[in-house]
Amino acid sequence: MKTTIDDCRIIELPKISARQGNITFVEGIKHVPFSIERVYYIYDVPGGEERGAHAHIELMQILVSAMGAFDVILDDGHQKKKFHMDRAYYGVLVPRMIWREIVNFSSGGICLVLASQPYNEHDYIRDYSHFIKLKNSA
Ligand code: T46
Repeated sequence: MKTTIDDCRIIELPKISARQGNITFVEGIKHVPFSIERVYYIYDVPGGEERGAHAHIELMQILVSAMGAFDVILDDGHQKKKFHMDRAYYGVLVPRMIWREIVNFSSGGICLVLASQPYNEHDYIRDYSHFIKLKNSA
């Protein structure tokens, strides 16, 4: 499947509100369009630092701001879209073969990631011109 920026979208996660606070939960397949094989979180990001700057050959992910805020810039090689993430019950779906940059972390911001596969360095494309070549040849 040739993914485009239109495949990148916000997914609203369940949220149960109570006087004691809120709870959000995520079940693979039911709430996100893949089975969740890995969870990781990015935190203690120093001011001005950026994460990402790569694409994945097969991996699909959902990025959630578990605390604070950050921006996710997604790029399909032709078009870019920026998502401002600042709610723990919204996730942005990042399909395979989409270049991502995570920028503008607020102080104390936590980026929670739900991933469709275990970590695999061979799945990464870290060179932007190589990414563009692959997108144009797909
Ligand atoms: C992505 C963005 C949002 C592991 O060993 N296991 C893991 O599951 C992860 C995610 C990373 N690592 C190691 C690999 C590197 O030596 O942690 C180090 C930093 O990883 P990376 O430079 O890929 O970190 P980010 O924040 O640039 O990217 C990560 C994910 O790797 C990536 O898939 O989409 O967060």
